[in-house]
Amino acid sequence: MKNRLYQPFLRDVKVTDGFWKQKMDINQKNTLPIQYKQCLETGRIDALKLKWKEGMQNKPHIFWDSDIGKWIEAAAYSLVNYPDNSIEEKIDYIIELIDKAQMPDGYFNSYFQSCDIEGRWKNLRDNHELYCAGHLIEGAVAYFYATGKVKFLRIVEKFADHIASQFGREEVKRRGYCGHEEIELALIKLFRVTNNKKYLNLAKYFVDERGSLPYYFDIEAKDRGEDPKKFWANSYEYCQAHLPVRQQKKVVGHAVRAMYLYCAMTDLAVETDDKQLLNACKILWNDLVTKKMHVTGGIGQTHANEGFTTDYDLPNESAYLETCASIGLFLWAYRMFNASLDSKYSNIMELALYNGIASGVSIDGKRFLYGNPLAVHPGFNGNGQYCGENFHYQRSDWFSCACCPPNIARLYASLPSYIYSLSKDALFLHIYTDSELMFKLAEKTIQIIQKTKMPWEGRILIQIIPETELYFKFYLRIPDWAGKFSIKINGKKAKILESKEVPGYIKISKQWKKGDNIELSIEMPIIQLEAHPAARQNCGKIAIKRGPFIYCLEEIDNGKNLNDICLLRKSQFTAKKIRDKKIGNFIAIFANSIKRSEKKWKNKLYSKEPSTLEKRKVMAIPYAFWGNRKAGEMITWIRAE
Ligand code: FUB
Ligand code: ZN
Repeated sequence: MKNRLYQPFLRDVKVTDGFWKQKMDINQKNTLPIQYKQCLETGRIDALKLKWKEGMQNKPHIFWDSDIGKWIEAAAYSLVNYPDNSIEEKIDYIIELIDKAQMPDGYFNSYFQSCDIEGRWKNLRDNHELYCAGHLIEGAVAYFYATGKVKFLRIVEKFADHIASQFGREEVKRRGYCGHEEIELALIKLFRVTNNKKYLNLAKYFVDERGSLPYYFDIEAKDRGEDPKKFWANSYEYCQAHLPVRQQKKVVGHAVRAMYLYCAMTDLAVETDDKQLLNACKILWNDLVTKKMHVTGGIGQTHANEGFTTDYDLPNESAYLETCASIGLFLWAYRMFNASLDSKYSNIMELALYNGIASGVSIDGKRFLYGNPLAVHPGFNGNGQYCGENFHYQRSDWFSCACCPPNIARLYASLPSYIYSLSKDALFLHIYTDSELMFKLAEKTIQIIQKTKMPWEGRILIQIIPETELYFKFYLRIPDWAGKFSIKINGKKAKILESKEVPGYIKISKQWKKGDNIELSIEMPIIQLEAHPAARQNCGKIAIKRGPFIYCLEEIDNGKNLNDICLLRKSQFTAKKIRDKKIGNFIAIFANSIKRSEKKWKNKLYSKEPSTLEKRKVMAIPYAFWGNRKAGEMITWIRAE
């Protein structure tokens, strides 16, 4: 790739104030310590001591190590902005345990070493060993990056070397790959930090071998004495192993697995300049965002396979939309932007971040959602199943399968590094938020300071402070939700040049000097979104969007029977600043609606008489904040006239 794009180092971008500063502070103050405590209390940390014996409590689980890897990654990234000895000590303690437990040949997995050593590498389809290895590698790369300490990095290199000795096309090796993708993207990270091509080649092997015939999952099942046809998920589509990845045109199966695979495919395409592979990613992207993605950037429509169903199937109450899957989408979108330079990727990155991801954690950072349905009703869980009259689907302190909480923690801790992309002669700004970036171009240091009230108000002030005068191209994203926008450079209205080479970005190319500044003003209209006519669950309904936020209605603001509300689309929708004790400051949207009078319905289920209609104002709040006050009904798609 001629002019490759890079992600800035986390230490070079500081989020200084506003929405994301608050989230990152809470992540550090509440989320990380709570998650460590959970790992301790549930036995995840003790499991690393390999002392578990039959009859004891807290039997290790096959993918507990992935929670440890993700928590270390989150904590390590957080250290970059929030130095904290007690967190560092905790990470070092865990690393000591892993170091002691690692087998002489490099293998490490707390479940298999404690509970089933004979079972290691025998069931790649289900057992997550390479998935766990991947998360440990990501944790080690982050910790090395944050502290410069090499111990954990050396441990995972030894593990990766062991993996390389086991898997590949050579006669003596297993020709396998993991049922849950993750190792691939992790190995590419390991390659980037060590420069050891062995890891890149191994990632390439895992990506390219996937789905080729004869299926490895069939072979290993037969070796275990099992009938491969009895695979519970029926098809290897579940783990994107039904076809070689370059031939895959449809997004299928388990959503998180799919996203991690596509991240690796995109990274590999960039590292090896593989246009065919990148093209496969573009086809998959298109399938996802034009046919299967919920309006919040949530993906994976059903609980049944934690993944994808048919095109235009966009359920609300039963939608699965795992937090991890939206995080995977965010990670893939950033990579796709860097590989293909188009705001169609960064727009989705923003959508997922402010909606499908942000809903995954409570305002206080202490409780988490696994599934993020677009509607909830008392009595029914996040999969739309009846759980008893008094049940309310809400955030939980933790989960037995706890993939989502540390995933959101690692994303928030590393978020500053996703605000920009860099190339050798250009800077790309994706996320508007109070922040400071330091980067180098042509050996010169440049500082970029953003000041803004985004995501609530669309005015962004950007100061450019180069060490000496310097020419470079500055691309600014114009979000897909933007109304009219204007730009001033050094106080003077400037002509807007929408970039041809980077659709959806405006380009400012100039000789930058100290004191230069840009003022970008973007109108934030209230948007009424409709879904495709084939999206049967949402016909006759609209979703409200303002800025990056999708809005929803909650019972606490609008009473019961939210599905009976019908918005008057032509009436004025207004945005108003609100201060709420639990949520804090935010912008609510008020709209006019009609709703049937409930007077005549006492003791009746059906009626021949048409109802009388009552006018009422409704208040919508950002979907990201739902469920932080009183439990009750919630809807995102609202009937509309
Ligand atoms: O299988 C590991 C993780 O647990 C997946 O990514 C999630 O979907 C959950 O099933
Ligand atoms: Zn998850």
